[in-house]
Amino acid sequence: MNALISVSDKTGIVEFAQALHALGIKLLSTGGTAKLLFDAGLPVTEVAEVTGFPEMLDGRVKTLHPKVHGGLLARRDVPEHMAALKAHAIDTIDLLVVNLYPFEATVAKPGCTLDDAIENIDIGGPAMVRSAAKNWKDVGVLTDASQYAQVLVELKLDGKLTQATKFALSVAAFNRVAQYDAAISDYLSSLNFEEGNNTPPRKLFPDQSNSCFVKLQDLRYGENPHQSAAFYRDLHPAPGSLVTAVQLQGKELSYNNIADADAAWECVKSFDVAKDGAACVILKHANPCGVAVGADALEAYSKAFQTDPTSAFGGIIAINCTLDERAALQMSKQFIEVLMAPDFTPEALAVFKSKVNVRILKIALPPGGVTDWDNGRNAVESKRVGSGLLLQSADNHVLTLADLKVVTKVQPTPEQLQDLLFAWTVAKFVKSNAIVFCKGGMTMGVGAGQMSRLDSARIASIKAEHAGLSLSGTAVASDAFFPFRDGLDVVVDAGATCVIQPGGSMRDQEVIDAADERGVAMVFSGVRHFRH
Ligand code: 93A
Repeated sequence: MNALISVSDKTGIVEFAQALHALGIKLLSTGGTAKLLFDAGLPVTEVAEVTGFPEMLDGRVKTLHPKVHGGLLARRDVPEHMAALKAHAIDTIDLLVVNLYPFEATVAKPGCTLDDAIENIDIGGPAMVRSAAKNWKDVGVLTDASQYAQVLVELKLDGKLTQATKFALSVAAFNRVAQYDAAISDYLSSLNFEEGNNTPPRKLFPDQSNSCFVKLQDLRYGENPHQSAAFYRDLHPAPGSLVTAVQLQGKELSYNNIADADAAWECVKSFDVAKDGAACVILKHANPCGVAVGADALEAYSKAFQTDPTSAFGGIIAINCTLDERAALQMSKQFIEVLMAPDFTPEALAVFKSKVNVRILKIALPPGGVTDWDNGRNAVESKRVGSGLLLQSADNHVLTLADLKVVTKVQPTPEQLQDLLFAWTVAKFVKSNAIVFCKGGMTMGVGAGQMSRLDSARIASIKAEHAGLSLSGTAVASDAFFPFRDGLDVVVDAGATCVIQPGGSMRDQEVIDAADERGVAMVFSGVRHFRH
């Protein structure tokens, strides 16, 4: 058996080659890899020796030769193929171990030049990978160091790989080449070419989009039982995103669980535990039905629960700090679909041990915190429309006190400003039209998803009343401006004494005059947070 080894990432390659050698497999290799193996004391033949051509053009031509591709592509079961190999003195290559020039890592470096990117486009590697993967019945192709161990187990056991293994390796190889070419195409399509500029500026949305996703699992069904569904993740997931979660217990996540868990996690993640304290989000049907901050997980949860105990039943709960036993005991009194936290104490986990259906997810928070939204990676959101795709940058705007513009005669107090910012952060995660009443770091009434802003305001106050909460003296956030004074009147009638809204309406003055007339404070955020 002959193996050709040509790798840029040389992790584990010496040990793997040693094991192949011990199994009596002949080693062929390219320049840098051959030197490494030779220095490790392995007998290795250079590809240049086989082809009779030196590596040339700064290594651009190393393996692009019939002696290599003939050895990879010849069908062992077709006598004419084998006769052709014999006539041209070509040996079969039965195992190919290749990983490609690090194109993705190169273009991810800040300030990467066009020349650098181009030099890191591997040509010979993918060509060999494709040849071997096409001829999978006769050739095993390894494209990642994570495959070495399993392949060795089979070779040691049987002296050869099973057809199933070779097929799986071939599929993985084509996946890898597709990802690689997608990365090249995305990068080049994102450049704003400028004559003479070797570091051209990049577009946020490349002219050709080839995003690669990796399947995580098939789902039992979609949004409804008659719909089929599956869950995929980004090839390079952002730290702190839902797909990085580890499920510690519970039933398999459903389609709706995943969608809601994501919404809850994105919302809770926007509260910085060091600055805002512990935060808890209880979410149902894509909308938060209770959000609060507190001194600890127990306080944050208890306050969030009070907003709407009826809707919290069967909800998704996310907190931004370690879940301890006290909070877990309190939570365990309600029916929970999914529970998410960056960590759990062993005692907290023990509380849910007997509640086997509760799905518990552990997810690390993004290292950069609130303002470092997914480290700029998951920064593009998508939505399918018919046979089209809408892309937009994520709604990752973070409002600070300094951004607020007070537009009324009445100035908000420092406590009111805190509540306004809190209400604003929550409103960002409520489906439009969103009206959110808050006080003392908790939601007091959430009106979501109505076609009329007035109805959202009315629903929020009805829900507060049902929960036995008074909206008197609350801060209220509206995700978009009030087009007329009637919306403002409804929230002030309900008890709000300060209001945050984007501003920017033709009739801003009418709404400001109304706020002055009613004696409430109003601030403009200058940004809108529609969410559909
Ligand atoms: O420059 S290439 O596109 N031309 C080739 O003919 C070729 N053959 C293998 N790059 C080529 N390779 C790549 O070289 C492999 O995919 C691998 O990433 C790398 C290994 O080079 P070395 O063994 O010299 O470190």
